[in-house]
Amino acid sequence: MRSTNETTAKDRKETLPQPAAATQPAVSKWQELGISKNDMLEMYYQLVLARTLDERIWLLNRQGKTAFVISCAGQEATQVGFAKALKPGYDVVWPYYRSLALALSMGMTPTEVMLHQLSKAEDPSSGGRQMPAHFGLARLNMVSVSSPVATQLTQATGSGYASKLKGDDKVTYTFVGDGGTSKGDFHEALNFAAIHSLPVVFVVENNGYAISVPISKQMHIANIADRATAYGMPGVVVDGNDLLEVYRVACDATDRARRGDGPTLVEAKTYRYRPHSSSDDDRAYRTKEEVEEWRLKDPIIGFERYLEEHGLITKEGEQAVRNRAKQAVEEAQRYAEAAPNPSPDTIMRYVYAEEGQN
Ligand SMILES: Cc1ncc(C[n+]2csc(CCOP(=O)(O)OP(=O)(O)O)c2C)c(N)n1
Repeated sequence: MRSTNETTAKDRKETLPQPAAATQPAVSKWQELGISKNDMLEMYYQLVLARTLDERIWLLNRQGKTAFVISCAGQEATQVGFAKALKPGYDVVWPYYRSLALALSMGMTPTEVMLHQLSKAEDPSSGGRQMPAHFGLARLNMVSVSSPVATQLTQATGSGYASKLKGDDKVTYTFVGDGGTSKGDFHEALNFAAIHSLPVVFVVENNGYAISVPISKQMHIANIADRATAYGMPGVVVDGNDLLEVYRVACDATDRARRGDGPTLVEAKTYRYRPHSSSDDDRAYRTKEEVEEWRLKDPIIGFERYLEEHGLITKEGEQAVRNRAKQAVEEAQRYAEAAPNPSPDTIMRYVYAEEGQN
């Protein structure tokens, strides 16, 4: 029995000033997710590159140099997070017209994007034939964007079915807006994919609007992902502005598909900062205040803050990344502007079989 003035180690510890509670867990989320420091910085570069290229293309449209633009600004974290989880050039990707950050992160170069956007002969997507923002790239297994919304969903289910028949372990990913899920294609694609347990990941980038139509006029439920239950697959809601959280969800869906357990529906809640396209005036259907409020949740600023707080980047480092992105965009623009237009002699190419062609 100890006397009352005897202190134990425990007592002494309680009276000594204690270190402030650690503000960060011993293992940070990025480490837990198995991402290297280099990869964190590379993802940051991809976010900044997409935003920089997107803004430049918008300017080129205002200068009359490109006919049509669709912006991914605000939705970059969702796209970069998924690109990091998939195997570019092995897996199959059915993007949509807002998938610029996805395409860049998978390995499409800014020059290839510019050649497409300016409809040049060297455009690797279609030799300058397709409407701008309707890109694809064979070497990345990224299939050309279709203008009719949501058609890519049933096509993605088809390529998932092909993988199953062949017995390979490719995963098919497809991306669509909230408006696209109001189409019958969504039902058909998800239902068939679930019945056959296909390796398909359906990603909805819910930015709240189908051009001028708000989500409240499209559906009477809180989450698009809730619809997954009706088809018999997991439905996951994720903050589309949180890159690491998107990556975590993307990895889970990928693992499930790759091991043969079937499809997943992911709904990333996000926002687009620009009008629907260069032909739209968003002031007709949403307020400036609403846009400003979402801009406070800018995924790039959020990721920058995270990198700073975890000692992964300095202010100078951020500036260097911005400079690198700007230089890449300048070079891409210079090259694409100087590149030749498609020759009028080739106008029928890719439409009719040419003489001598098999
Ligand atoms: C079948 C079909 N109907 C209508 C259109 C015209 N259209 C083009 S984009 C769009 C809105 C799609 O909105 P959403 O799916 O939410 O994607 P977001 O553009 O917001 O990313 C519409 C109606 C179309 N391209 N295809």
